Amino acid sequence: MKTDYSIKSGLVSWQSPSNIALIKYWGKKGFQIPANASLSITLSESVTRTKIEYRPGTGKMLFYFEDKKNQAFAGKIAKYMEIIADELPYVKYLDFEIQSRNTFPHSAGIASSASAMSALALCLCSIENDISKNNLEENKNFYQRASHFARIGSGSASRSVYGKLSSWGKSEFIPDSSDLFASPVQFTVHPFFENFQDTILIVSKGEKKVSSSAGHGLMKENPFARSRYSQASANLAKLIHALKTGNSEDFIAIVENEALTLHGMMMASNPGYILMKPNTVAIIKKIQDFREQSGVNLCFTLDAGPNVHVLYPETERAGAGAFIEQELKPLCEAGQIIYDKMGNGPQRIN
Ligand code: 2P0
Repeated sequence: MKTDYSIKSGLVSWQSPSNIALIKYWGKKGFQIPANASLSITLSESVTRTKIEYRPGTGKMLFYFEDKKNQAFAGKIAKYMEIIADELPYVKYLDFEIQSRNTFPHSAGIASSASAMSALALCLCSIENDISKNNLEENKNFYQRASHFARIGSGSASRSVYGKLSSWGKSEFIPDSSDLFASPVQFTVHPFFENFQDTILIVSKGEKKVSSSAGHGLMKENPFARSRYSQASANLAKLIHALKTGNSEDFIAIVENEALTLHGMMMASNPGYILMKPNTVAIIKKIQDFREQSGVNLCFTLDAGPNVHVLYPETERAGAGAFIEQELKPLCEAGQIIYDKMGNGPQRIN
């Protein structure tokens, strides 16, 4: 489609959530193409709000994070704009003032690239819609295009443009799946997973020693990479079955296996590295022991960092909540916990 722009001024604003992967994306082939398909829960409370004011110009950009000018982020976004300029040529003919803020505590050690890059991509697609004379159709095409641009900014961000559960990456188990954009899960998910809870335990707020991009890169030489990618595919098939049938035992086994394998891959990289902290391991042990003793259906997953996501259905809230407050909170940095849950996806806010 040849896009015909009428360059004018305007303002767009989106809020977009973070997500937590159940089947992990860890390793790329080529530029922002995942080595295996991943599947995640979109969160509700941990969101980025981004507002872009634009006017005719030459691609200049001002970037404010939480009301402060941020040169480092501005530089990263300028590079990103250069990459996408072939597909979104209007970025060369506008000047931008971008304001972004997160609802989750600043530097809580929560990965924010998924919410930040998806919010930015949604804003850019809305600007495209607002200034183009041949408007993109709303709904599916719009979100697919936003997911595509989010992926270019950060792979995991591609999944954040949809609510509930979404997957990214070509898989024989997911019809119409693509490496280029994510899609919402199409099958009917068992009511057990409705309104699923994710309580995020902040074990350490510190900056990571190894970035996710570097971590993905180390998978290239990881001797276990090939087995890992087949394991991810097998786990995806099993997880889809568990999500359809409501088999919580299988769900727990797969989700914990994915989390531990992710960190196992980091340890088996060269150089190997450990992002878990002693309290990460202590919390994992407590969760597994408590589940065995109480029969409460809760499990853990991890992102590329030391913090622990505790997952459980809404029906287990009382039991899981009391356990978390009494046993796990004391192991968190400054007792910091974020009570999040499955959410409905991004929202345009102006
Ligand atoms: C995921 N993670 O599936 C995995 C699991 C962290 C652990 O995707 O280089 O920030 O920007 O594409 O998406 C974190 O890596 O990496 C990530 P880039 P991203 O959520």
